[in-house]
Amino acid sequence: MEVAVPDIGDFSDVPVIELFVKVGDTIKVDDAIATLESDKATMDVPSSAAGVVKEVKVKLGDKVSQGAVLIVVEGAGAAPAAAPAAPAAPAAAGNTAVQATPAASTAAFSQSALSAPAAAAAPSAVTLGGKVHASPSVRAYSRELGVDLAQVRATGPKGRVLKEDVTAFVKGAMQTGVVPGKTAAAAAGASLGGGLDLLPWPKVDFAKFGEIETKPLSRIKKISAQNLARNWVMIPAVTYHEDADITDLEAFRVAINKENEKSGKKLTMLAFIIKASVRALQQFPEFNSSLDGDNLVLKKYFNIGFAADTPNGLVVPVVKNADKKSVFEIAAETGELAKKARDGKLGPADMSGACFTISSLGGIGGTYFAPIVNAPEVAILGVNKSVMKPVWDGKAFAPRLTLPMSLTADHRVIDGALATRFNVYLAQLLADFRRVML
Ligand code: CAO
Repeated sequence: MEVAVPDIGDFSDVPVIELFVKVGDTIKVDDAIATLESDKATMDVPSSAAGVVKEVKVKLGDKVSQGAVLIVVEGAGAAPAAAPAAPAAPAAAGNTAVQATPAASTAAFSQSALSAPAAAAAPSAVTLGGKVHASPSVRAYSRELGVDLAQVRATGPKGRVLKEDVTAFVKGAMQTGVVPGKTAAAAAGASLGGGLDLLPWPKVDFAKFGEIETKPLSRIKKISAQNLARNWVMIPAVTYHEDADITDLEAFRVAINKENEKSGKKLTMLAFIIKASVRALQQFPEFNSSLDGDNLVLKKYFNIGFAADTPNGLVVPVVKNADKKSVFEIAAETGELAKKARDGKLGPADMSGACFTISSLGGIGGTYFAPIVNAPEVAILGVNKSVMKPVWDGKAFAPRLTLPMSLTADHRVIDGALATRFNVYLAQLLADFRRVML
């Protein structure tokens, strides 16, 4: 199937300034094929077909008009005919003009600036704003990262800002420790609605005070640092503590493990906590949700992530459909995933799709801590090492094995009363695991 330039209004002989596909690429409907740039507007052309690119009929610099074939796609599924499209964004628009066309620019980010919904939302005529020269996809990319395009050094033809320029700008900001310094803070303000206006990160010549050694952060540490920083800043989180009496559960676990000594099958406390958490998520569905704008997305599946400490940093493998698995199965799976994590062999599929995360420091110690919510999840449960505590039973102090729990929840979704109910319920489940069946 041929994919041609759709109706681009009054424009003709528009140069192709960026090509996003090559022969052999597999593309989906709405994937961006090329960016066209007239003297008035820059627009991404989305694919109307899905399949494998067999032929690319244009090259950079070619001038095209409506109907010109850009690529040939094989094995194609076609999109419903797109409505005539309007220019997505002005070629030389600054931030003001971009903000004036939010629907179009958002669509550009999802690489469908010329698809029907975007066209409907885009204005038919756009006034030229500032001086920044960038394609809609680059503008969307910079908005996603909170980067002010005006501050990015352009290396493209005619002073055009390329995607690589935005990436380089962000890298530079991270390396100089301006995270988020004046520039990034101002940019962050665009998405945060206020801006933190933080001082630049303190630059200290540590060597002046004594011997030092500098080691690069591992890749995992760098990635998780960015995620953790975002989640810490963006989520109004509160941590709620509770003690669970796991005396009977631990006795049960030890007894079952003894029975199964020969088979090598082993129940772990983490597996019981995962199973009990699933039950608590079923009881309190808000905990199994994610915020999506003004909507709450409630998930009907129960995938549980667990933090795994590895020599290279923290990773979060995910036990999928934990509600459908036995405690033995969960124990075996967490064991395998933790091993994979330590060996650095987890793939993206092993680490995606979690609904709720458990961070267990039980094998190490500690009393309580405040884990950071793993967005877009809305809550995370931390547990520390269980200890024998004297608990008043009404007549005397009795020694009870007590598991310290720390539940951090996103207050935008979960109020304190609900969080405490969740904790109390979870503690009840762990105190008498038969309740999990109810
Ligand atoms: N209380 C008391 N003992 C506990 C316990 C608890 N809550 N949880 C585990 N233990 C015991 C185990 O029974 C085991 O004892 P044995 O060797 O006698 O059987 C020992 O502690 C070691 O357990 P483990 O930690 O190796 O295994 P696990 O199944 O409990 O946990 C995993 C697996 C992957 C969660 C863990 O290895 C890990 O990486 N934990 C760190 C997670 C982390 O870093 N969180 C912080 C994130 S926020 O910065």
